[in-house]
Amino acid sequence: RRTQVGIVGAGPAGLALANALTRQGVDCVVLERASRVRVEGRQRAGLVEDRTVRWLRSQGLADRLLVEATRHDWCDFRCLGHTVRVDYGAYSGGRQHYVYPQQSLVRDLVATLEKAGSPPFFSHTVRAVTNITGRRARLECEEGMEIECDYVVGCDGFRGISRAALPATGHRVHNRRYPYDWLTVLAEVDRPAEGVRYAVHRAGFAGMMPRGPRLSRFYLQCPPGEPVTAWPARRIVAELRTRLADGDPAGVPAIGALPEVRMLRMHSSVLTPLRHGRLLLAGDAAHVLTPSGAKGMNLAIADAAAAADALVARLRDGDEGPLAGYSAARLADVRRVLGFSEWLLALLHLPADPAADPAKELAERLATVRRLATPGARARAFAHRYVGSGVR
Ligand code: RFL
Repeated sequence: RRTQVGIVGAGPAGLALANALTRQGVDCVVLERASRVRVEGRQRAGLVEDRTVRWLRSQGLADRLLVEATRHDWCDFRCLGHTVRVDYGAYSGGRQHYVYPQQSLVRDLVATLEKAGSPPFFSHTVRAVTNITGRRARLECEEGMEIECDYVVGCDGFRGISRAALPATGHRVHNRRYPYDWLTVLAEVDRPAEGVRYAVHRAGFAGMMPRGPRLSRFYLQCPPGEPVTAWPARRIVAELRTRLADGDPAGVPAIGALPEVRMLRMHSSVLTPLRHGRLLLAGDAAHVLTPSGAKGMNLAIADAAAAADALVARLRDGDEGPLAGYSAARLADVRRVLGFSEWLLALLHLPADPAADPAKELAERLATVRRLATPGARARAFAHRYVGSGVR
């Protein structure tokens, strides 16, 4: 079997890329290890950035999102018993987040590929990507299928195998481990979270993200390396209330069952460069950020958009330029977003240093968030970077 572009992985990156290529008449094949039910059921991201929605729209992929998503243009910071509302919509010229679960977007993207007659091959595990510097790259599946490709795009997430195809030298991985972990929880709630709430608290950070009318995602800072078993449901709910409400019980919905509780080892990892020969990397396969700032899925789709443009230029028009610039252009964006995400992490976590004075640290943070809520250059810069307006 032959194709122009072989895509490993049917997450947001692989599916967005396949849709864009198919729309432009470039032949591609998506191979996905998991079953369709599993891929369409994975609950992860929920905040879709302004620039992501604009791109999806331009590709005819946002019809359902535009009808069903709720929009958000403010977030609350809770610190020292004060709630500071940051109206980032107002400071970014009216830009908004769209709250639309990742699994709904994934479902939409699978459906459009199906309609176009080129659905992903689910339950097909790629075992190896070979010959990436030869005349044609090759994808080998455990199920026996082999595909020759002009180009391969590894969209197989952080634990994928595409990275293994890179030669031993000529690339680098920049890893960073943070001095805390996050418990991530999906919880049933009695009313929807009206918006994102970040609590900077003496006991540690806690966050609440809207996901739907009866479900919210919560984050709780924990000591690094702590096992998830240290957090029975009752402790989670009590700690969320302490940190998120912080004297304002009305600010937090009642929390019921917890359908998902996981410990997230907080780290980031960026691979450079993002292309070697006929292999391009996109999404979490290329870079993993912490969930702070809700950037991962948005970066994955921005990679897919750039990869699609580059591959269409090369395969349809014979123009090598955009492909040659893919890695540098995407890494510049990734570094900018990573910088923002780390700045936000530093704001939300008190230093582990025992010599630090928590009262002073908290007062400083309150002053910082108040500046984000006061008209001016700082508020505008935060708003644009947070909402992902595409303005630098
Ligand atoms: P994915 O979604 O991990 O998809 C990779 C796919 O590749 C498949 N695969 C293989 N297929 C074939 N052969 C192999 N050998 C394969 N190996 C792997 C896998 O089965 C899978 O289907 O990567 P992609 O497409 O790059 O998308 C990345 C996003 O999923 C990720 O960045 C976000 O979920 C991150 N993230 C968030 N991002 C946001 O933009 N906004 C958010 O609000 C947000 N919240 C989150 C998040 C991630 C979270 N977790 C899972 C840490 C909240 C959480 C809790």
